[in-house]
Amino acid sequence: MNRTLKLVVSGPVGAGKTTFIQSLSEIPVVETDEWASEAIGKEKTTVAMDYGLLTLDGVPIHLFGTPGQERFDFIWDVLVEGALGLVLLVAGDSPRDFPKARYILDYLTSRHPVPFVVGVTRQDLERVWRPEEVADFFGLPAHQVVGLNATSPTSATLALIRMLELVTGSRWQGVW
Ligand SMILES: Nc1nc2c(ncn2[C@@H]2O[C@H](COP(=O)(O)OP(=O)(O)OP(=O)(O)O)[C@@H](O)[C@H]2O)c(=O)[nH]1
Ligand SMILES: [Mg+2]
Repeated sequence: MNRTLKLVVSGPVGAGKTTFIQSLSEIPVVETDEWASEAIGKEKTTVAMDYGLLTLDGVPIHLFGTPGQERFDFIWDVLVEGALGLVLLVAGDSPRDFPKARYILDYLTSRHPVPFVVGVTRQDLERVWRPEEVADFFGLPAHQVVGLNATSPTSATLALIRMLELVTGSRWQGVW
């Protein structure tokens, strides 16, 4: 087993990528958020990458978050290189961004055949799309889509474990 795991977190603007990595990382996240130069519905956006690190049962897991904006798509390729798995986040209250998420997923997986899961954030809010509904939308099996609250370390960790189980194909038992 490769003892260093690299995971990439991608998805549209505002999906919760930076938040997810901040909730999981044991070190201060290296983030590159800048004031957005165009109207994207929030003040700051990731322009290069996020980097966070956590250890699960002694195994270091390196988390790389991509920018959401398409004009930074050249960075997506760089970040996904050598990744064990891809976590594609979508915000459960932004169905208008689902086609963009689909585009990012197709872009990355067609160029880098990497196992992936879809994470549906904002499950702490009401009237959001649930993971089963998003699975239907994307035409994915239900077990490949997980719901989470990216602002909660507990929820983010549970989602990460589900994701690791899916991308490694084995059940998490505290150790692989
Ligand atoms: N309530 C709630 N808020 C969330 C959740 N995930 C993200 N947010 C909020 O959504 C906003 C955007 O989150 P970011 O983590 O900046 O999104 P991003 O995917 O990194 O966005 P870009 O870097 O611009 O592509 C922040 O205010 C977060 O606190 C969630 O699961 N629940
Ligand atoms: Mg970000």
